[in-house]
Amino acid sequence: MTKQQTLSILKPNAVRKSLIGMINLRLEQARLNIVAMKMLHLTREQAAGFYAEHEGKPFFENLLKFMTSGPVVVQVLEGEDAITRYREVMGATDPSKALAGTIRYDFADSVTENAAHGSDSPESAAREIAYFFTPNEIFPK
Ligand code: RTP
Ligand code: MG
Repeated sequence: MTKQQTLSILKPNAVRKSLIGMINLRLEQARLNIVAMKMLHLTREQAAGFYAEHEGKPFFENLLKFMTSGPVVVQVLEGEDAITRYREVMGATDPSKALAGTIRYDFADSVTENAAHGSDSPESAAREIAYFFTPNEIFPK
């Protein structure tokens, strides 16, 4: 087991539905400690840069429209195997395939409006954390 950090985004639909507290409770109960957090309204450029790997895919425009539709909460989560564990706590990308009790099963509205983002590898986590946070904005336990 290794202590890791992962980048989390509580997406615009989660913020709109006042689920920040509920999701943060689940994170802390799962020992995914919140070591950095801020609220921001992504510009199209910020969202496109963040999701650059998906540029050209059929859902890309829709994803940008959604991700810029309202404020999000960006967070750094820290814990043992945080990258994989947060993806387990979130559940599958498509909420109809997510396990009961996961964030996406309970709170997603569709494949696109799926409530949360979590980094998918140590390399993405490093890139995504640096995309939103400077080292002095992160407070490891
Ligand atoms: P994320 O990056 O947001 O954590 O989600 P993920 O790894 O589970 O899924 P990914 O394949 O990276 O897709 C990024 C986000 O794009 C939206 N999406 N829509 N078919 C569709 O309409 C579709 N497929 C993906 C979702 O918001 C997904 O989380
Ligand atoms: Mg992804």
